[in-house]
Amino acid sequence: MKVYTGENVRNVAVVGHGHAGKTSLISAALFTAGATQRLGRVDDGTATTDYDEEEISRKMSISAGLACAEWGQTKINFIDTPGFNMFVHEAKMALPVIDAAIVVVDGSGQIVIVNYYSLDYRSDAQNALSQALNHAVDAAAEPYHVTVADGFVMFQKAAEQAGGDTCGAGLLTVLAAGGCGSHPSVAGQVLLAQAVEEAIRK
Ligand SMILES: Nc1nc2c(ncn2[C@@H]2O[C@H](COP(=O)(O)OP(=O)(O)OP(=O)(O)O)[C@@H](O)[C@H]2O)c(=O)[nH]1
Ligand SMILES: [Mg+2]
Repeated sequence: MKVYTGENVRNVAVVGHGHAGKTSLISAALFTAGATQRLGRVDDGTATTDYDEEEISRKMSISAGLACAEWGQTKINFIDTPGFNMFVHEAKMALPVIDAAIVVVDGSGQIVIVNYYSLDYRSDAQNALSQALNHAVDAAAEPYHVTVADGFVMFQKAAEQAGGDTCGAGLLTVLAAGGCGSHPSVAGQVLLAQAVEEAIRK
């Protein structure tokens, strides 16, 4: 059996909403890399990473599934994760051991992304940084007709009550050492979800 050294191994999780096509993408990657002789399909129960009876009969992933392929000198370990929210713990379990994640999005529906909020609306530099990133987000979204939800403005309005202090307004996760991190708190997540809803309704 071939032995791979650490630098030639990649652990890649495939994540995304239920029914987005994660398991099918992995089957296609395995077939393309020559790891399988035929293209596995979820619909006829032959997808490599949906192998248990329950998964085959329901045509959905229930637990995280592992499959590997060789590409050049590199061994890629794919971790197929379930997208249905009841099994989301299986996806979360995979995340600490991965080098990278592939997020699969169902292209047949409306795709919405949230743009960047400012970490501190009192800071011109922070605002300029977020807006520069948001120009890039707009440019990337436009050719694919992706809807951009305005997280920047949503957080800006909410931060006003704290004089523009995003952290002070409770929108960011609080760090044990004091201050805030860059991720949204639960209250921040709710606001971003509202931004998505507004963008869809437009
Ligand atoms: N037309 C089309 N159908 C696809 C494509 N990818 C997946 N499907 C179909 O979409 C359905 C869901 O595909 P899956 O690969 O099981 O999706 P999943 O993301 O693994 O779903 P969960 O495991 O439930 O999270 C199946 O019926 C697939 O045949 C694609 O690129 N094009
Ligand atoms: Mg699946």
